[in-house]
Amino acid sequence: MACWTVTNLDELTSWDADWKGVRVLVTGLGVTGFSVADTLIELGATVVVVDGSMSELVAQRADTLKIVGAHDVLLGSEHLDSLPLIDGAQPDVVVTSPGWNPRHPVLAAATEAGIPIWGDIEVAWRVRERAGRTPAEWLVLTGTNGKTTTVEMTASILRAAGKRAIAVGNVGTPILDAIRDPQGYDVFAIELSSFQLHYTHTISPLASAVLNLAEDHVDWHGSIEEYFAAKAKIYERTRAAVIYNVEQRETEKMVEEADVVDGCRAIGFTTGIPGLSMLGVVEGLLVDRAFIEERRSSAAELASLSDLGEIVPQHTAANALAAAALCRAYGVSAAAVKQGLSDFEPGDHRIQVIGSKDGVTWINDSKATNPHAASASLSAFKPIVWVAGGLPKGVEYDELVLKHRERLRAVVLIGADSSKLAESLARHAPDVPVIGPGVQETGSEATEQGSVEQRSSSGEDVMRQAVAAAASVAQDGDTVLMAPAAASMDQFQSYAHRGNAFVQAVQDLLR
Ligand code: UMA
Repeated sequence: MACWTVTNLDELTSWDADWKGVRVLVTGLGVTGFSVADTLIELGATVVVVDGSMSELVAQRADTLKIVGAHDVLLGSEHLDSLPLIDGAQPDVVVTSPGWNPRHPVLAAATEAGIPIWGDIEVAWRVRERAGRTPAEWLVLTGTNGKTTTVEMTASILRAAGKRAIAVGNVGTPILDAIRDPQGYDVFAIELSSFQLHYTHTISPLASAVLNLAEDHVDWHGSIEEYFAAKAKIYERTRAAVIYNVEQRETEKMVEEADVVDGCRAIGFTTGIPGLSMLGVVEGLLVDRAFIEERRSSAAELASLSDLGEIVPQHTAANALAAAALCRAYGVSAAAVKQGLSDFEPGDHRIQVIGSKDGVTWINDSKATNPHAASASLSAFKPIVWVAGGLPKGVEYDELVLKHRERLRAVVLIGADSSKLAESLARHAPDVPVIGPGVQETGSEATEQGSVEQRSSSGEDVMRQAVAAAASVAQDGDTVLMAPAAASMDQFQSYAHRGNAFVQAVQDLLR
């Protein structure tokens, strides 16, 4: 059997390259792993897949892959301690799912053995060119919060411009599924998570953007520095425009340090008045001083803030500007930006107004899975009964509590162990009552104990109790905001499950 070397892997830069016999270990059989394995099997690689789960869904995916020609599929935790071999030899390359962190024993063993580790985005870049087809352009975006909304806005603008476009990547649709679409696409709006960026090495997008940066995923990356370093990779090798957030100097610094293709321009976006080579806001209008000839002396109107909806929080305007910048870099007209932003409907679980009763407005922001996202939605309301807590992912809450304590009528804690948040509240907002499902209103005493007791119950029960607790303290004019500043997986299957449970409990209350 041929023994592949790194040089051989360097030649794998198109769909039509010789993938036959390349030994690939695919780690993870979620949506990413399935799309990777399925693609590489089609290309003739020798594919072995490993996943620690033996769930029915994973088993079904395994069966499908075996039918289409997987060399082997290894399910169960016994396969996770060391690097699986392929026909007695080490894999030539490992293609990992983003959820697997680099310290996972299988990935650590691959690194130790000098085997390259790619993600699905790397594979997608390498197979995007194919004889007889024009490859789709890549517009890529990352950030801590608002990525999904922004790539969806980007895709909406691109479609308004008459392009065949789709939002892919971390947003949920694996990019390899889009690459294999028989009709093909003109352009992709690609959401990249820090996990995906960590495993990406050679992509060279047309335009790239970092929306914002805040502490998140410290447990996966090992430190905040590593998290930011992964994010910064998005700008490398960009060809036309590297887009940064003027209000966040870190993003501009990343642009300055990036190794880009000659001729690539740095473009800022700001919710204030734009300088030269920026997009920004002037008197309620989104304007462009970057992609027009006369940018030194004037600005082009793209859209008005009212095109974005009735309530336009600052971060929504920032998202729209970043989306517009990506699309303008691709050559989209101002009219298409306006049309695409007007057509765009934000998804559920993002500052979703559920309804009002007795002067109390109920809002679901289950998508706020970290303090930065929660901060953005807390800023939009006052006074607030804040429903918060869950899996903290190693982040700190002190800054968040300090910033918003004046807005808080009360806090309802959910989460299997929200002691870190409870401690911050006790330290910095001792006068704000903290209550939780299954306990009476407790004021500051409970927070001093470190956590609020919770009955062990289903996600739906947790939310019913949380909603009842919030209703008991909310007053005329208040907003009850579920923006947990934490991940959901301790009590729910996902942020969507958490949001749905909240919406259902609120609708039952409002009925
Ligand atoms: N697995 C193991 N061992 C591990 C970790 C995972 O065996 O140590 C297995 C699991 O049993 C499972 C598979 O690996 O079968 C899951 O892989 P995965 O967690 O990478 O999930 P995918 O289904 O491939 O989904 C991923 C993204 N998930 C993560 O990054 C955690 C999805 O983003 C993304 O939509 C999808 O690829 C398509 O690109 C979700 C997410 O939470 C929404 N992203 C994070 C975020 O947005 O904050 C980064």
